[in-house]
Amino acid sequence: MATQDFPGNINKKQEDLEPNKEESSGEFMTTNQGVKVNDDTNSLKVGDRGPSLLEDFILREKITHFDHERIPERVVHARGAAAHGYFQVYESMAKYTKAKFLQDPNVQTPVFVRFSTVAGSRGSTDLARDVRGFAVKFYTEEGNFDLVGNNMPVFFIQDAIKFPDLIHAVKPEPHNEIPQAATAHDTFWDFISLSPESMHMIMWAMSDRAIPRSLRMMEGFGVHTFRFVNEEGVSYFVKFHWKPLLGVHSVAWDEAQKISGKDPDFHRRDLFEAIENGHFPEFEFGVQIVPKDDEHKYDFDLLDPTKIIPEEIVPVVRIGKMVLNKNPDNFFAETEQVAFHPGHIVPGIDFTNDPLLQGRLFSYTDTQLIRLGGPNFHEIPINRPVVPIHNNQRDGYMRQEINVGKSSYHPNSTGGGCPFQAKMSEGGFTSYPERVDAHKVRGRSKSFLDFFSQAKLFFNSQSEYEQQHIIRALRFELGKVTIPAIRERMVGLLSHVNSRLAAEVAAGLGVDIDEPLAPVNHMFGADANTVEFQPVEKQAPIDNAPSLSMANTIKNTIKSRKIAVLIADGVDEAAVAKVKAELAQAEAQAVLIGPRNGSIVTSTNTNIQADMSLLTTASVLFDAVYIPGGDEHVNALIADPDAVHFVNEAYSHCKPIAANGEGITFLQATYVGTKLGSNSPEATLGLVLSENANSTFIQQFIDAIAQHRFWDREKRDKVPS
Ligand code: HDE
Repeated sequence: MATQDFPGNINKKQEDLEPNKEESSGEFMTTNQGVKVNDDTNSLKVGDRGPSLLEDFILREKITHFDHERIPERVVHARGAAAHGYFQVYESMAKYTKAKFLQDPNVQTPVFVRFSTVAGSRGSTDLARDVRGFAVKFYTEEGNFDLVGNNMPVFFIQDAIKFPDLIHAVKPEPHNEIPQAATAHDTFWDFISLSPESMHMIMWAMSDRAIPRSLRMMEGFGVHTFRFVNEEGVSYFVKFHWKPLLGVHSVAWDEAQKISGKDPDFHRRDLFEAIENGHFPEFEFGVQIVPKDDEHKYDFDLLDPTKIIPEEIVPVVRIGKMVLNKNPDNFFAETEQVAFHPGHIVPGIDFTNDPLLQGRLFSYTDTQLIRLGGPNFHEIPINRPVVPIHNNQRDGYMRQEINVGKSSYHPNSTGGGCPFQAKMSEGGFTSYPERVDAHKVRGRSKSFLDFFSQAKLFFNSQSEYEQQHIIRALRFELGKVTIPAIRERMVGLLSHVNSRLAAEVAAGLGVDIDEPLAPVNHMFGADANTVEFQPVEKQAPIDNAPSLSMANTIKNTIKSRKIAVLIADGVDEAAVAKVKAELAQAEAQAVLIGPRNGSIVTSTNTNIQADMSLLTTASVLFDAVYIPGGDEHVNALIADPDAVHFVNEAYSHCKPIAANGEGITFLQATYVGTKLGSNSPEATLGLVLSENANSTFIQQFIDAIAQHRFWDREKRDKVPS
């Protein structure tokens, strides 16, 4: 049965949430017992100036509820933002899986997606250098399926037992709780420098993938190898992917740090506004499928979560699309209380023995018990499936369900044997009967010992500017480390990835690399330093994987991009109006920024409204800048250091800048002016100049914005910003 169509934003999950919604408009205020309140601002006292009375049940109820408003934040992924939407498969995947939501292209399956950072607290900045969580709850007709992934396809460690150590190392240091939401400190790099298995993930985390432009512009990955199982019981290995239709884009690191001050809610706001404006984020669902018999075909272990299957070896097939088209109504009720779990699977999907995944299967229920306060968190509206629940689990804190009848056990005759168990043919979940025949060992497979070949592959596959960004990120991060031995160990590890990378990072740190340290491997228990458990040096089967470089992403749309238009009194209104309209046609948004809020008088003596003032915004919050013409307006901008800074900063972050008419005179008065006459091709990349704001000029500007950034400008000297 197909869920209801989306126009109107209603799907089965939305209908399910409806009875729990509360809307106060036109209603009297009541206590939690439903008693109408006649004074919510004064407590009950003995005389006007006397003490408050204990009998004031209205005061007590209000204060008590307030006192208990907070719940523990997530131990990781505390900061997040979420949205509702739906998923639809393109064509039946019956050949590979019997999962019902992957059969019928006419079925829309409701989803709730939460994006997050990992290390920071609930109130930390969105723009931390960090992995992003990408957790999708599918409310399928067979129960909930949670795909709890990240925006990077590999992980730091190979075994769940190390997770508490990794997280203790990355979180603020315990003696002073510094730094917040940052990896650039001693304990994180100490741990990493002693954990060579992290090197592939470190390449990703130091790349621009760790500072996305938008949650709508990043990939998602299931990370582990999972299983598909079809109706005949045949199993395939599968890796899950999300591909954003807007491409994969990032900001500059300097920009990220500034956004963290100017608008720490940048990503959250971007997601919320995009959905409110009808620019629904869209992600295609991709799978890499490996037949069961090919398990040992590759030079890496499919169970090792520090490895990808390069897309160049097993292509990603796009099998469906997810559209996020509704913001939550209430952050706490939905985004905060949603409880994901990689163990929430449906028939047709199953686990593998990836030791990281196996540990996760324990952790997620356990963490909800403390975070949400008891075993009935599945009854919280956002968590409950759209299909009914029938079992003999009973009671516990905050139980909502009123189970009727006297039998709460199985087998029973008092309840007619109900609820019945379902055979596999009736949709009963049946674990894939994998044969496992081995000794119990506390150890790790030797097939997990290659730590460097895919780190190399990642670094080698990056464009020149991406490699430079990784080098600079490592210089920044390790430059904040205060213990020299940690920096030296890291340079030692980097030298196993790429000698130029190691040399350039070392040069930035003042580390002498004549004798880089051999990798120290403290990760394999008592056996760690035996010859057998030393890292294995291998060559990846391919030297370069273009799919790993963001330089090769989609660059054909400016949908939902934000363009700053600098205006002052005397601005050319016609130019502003034309550029604004044509950008809107291309589904981008022009924001008028004035020296002050309110009316700006144009060159033709009309009034236009500034959306923001230079005081309340900054170039780092925009994708591009446009400076229209107008004599008086340009003189005012030239005299305004904030306007000059705005443009210099946008240039420094390699953003497109367009100017026409006298707007060009303004550019000449900024630092960018020193580049205009330059005969270096890189220096003028992304600058779009024209006498008139005609359609050709605007189209050139649109094309430049679609390119996202002109990173090659960084090859030239940098503009101060
Ligand atoms: Fe998680 N992780 N994780 N993780 N994880 C949590 O569960 C854990 C890992 C991921 O938006 C926690 O409900 C262990 C990999 C996301 O609510 C906790 C290990 C991947 C989210 C937990 C990992 C993830 C979490 C904290 C190593 C990508 C946020 C709060 C074995 C594939 C979900 C919670 C949301 C959250 C444990 C590693 C993704 C403590 C033990 C690998 C997206 O249960």
